[in-house]
Amino acid sequence: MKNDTARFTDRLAATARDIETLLDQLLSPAALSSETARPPRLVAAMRHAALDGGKRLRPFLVVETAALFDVDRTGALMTGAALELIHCYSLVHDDLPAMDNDDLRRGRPTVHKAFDDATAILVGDSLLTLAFDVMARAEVHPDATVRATLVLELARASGLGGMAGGQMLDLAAEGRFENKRTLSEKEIVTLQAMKTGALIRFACNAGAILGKADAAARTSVARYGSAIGQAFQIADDLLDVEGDTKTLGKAAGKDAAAGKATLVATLGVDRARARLNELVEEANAALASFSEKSDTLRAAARFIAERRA
Ligand code: GRG
Repeated sequence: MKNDTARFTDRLAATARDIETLLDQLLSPAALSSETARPPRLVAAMRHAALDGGKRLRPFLVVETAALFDVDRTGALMTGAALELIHCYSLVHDDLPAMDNDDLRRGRPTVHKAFDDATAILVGDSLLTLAFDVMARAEVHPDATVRATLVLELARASGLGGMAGGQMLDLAAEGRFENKRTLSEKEIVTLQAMKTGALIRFACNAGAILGKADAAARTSVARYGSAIGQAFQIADDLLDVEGDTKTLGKAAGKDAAAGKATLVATLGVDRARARLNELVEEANAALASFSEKSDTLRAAARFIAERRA
């Protein structure tokens, strides 16, 4: 019998395959009803940004939390695809010269390198908009109230008070707009909860929304999402210090060179790793009421903490 880690790896790969197929369809060159035309260069650049790469961790979290509530897999995959479109947009804009100025993403040239800056900006705009187009579709859930809740929560997670707001705090912390200031541990936790945590928390909450879970189950899933969101960022910061560019598929060592506000910089590697382990415990404790039904999500928490890319 397969152990939890092998089962987790198989399920992550299966979701990644299904998401790839869905994204390939969603980014087809053919215009949809009420669209006028899809410019080939923009389609090609969006496909470069979204296809053939990435762990597809956020869609996986949607599918697995939805499975706790016996949600239909098709709707969970559509929700996950919408979320992945937002994630891909954020990477394209983050890599732009005006942001992190990166040449490499998922082992390939970044969109502005493979195309140009203006195209990369439009890729981000179009992926972001397409995400909400997808989330509003009937395939996501037959109940329009559920879809409206998902649209609302995704907007809150992605925008001003979520990911984009977190990116703003990150740029400010680098000293882009005023003098650089050392952030407190609490400020770093808030910044990261917005910049990276918000989409990961949304992924988990989306499963509970799709499943019309009761308040207690929603709280448990939200606690899990919050803990793994923090764990994901600490692991990412440790990889920036300890990983290598080839394995990561993006530049390593950039955060330290830019003097970025991270918990690894503030606490040091050993304390950051101890915090990471505590967060995995916290994530697993949050799932207690789901017993063995949540084994894959427990394995996911371990994977997030131990990942090498
Ligand atoms: C530009 C609005 C805007 C936001 C950017 C998420 C983000 C905010 C920037 C990405 C920069 C970055 C590398 C953050 C660290 C955490 C992170 C999102 C890593 C990449 O996510 P993975 O590891 O990537 O899930 P894959 O390629 O597997 O999808």
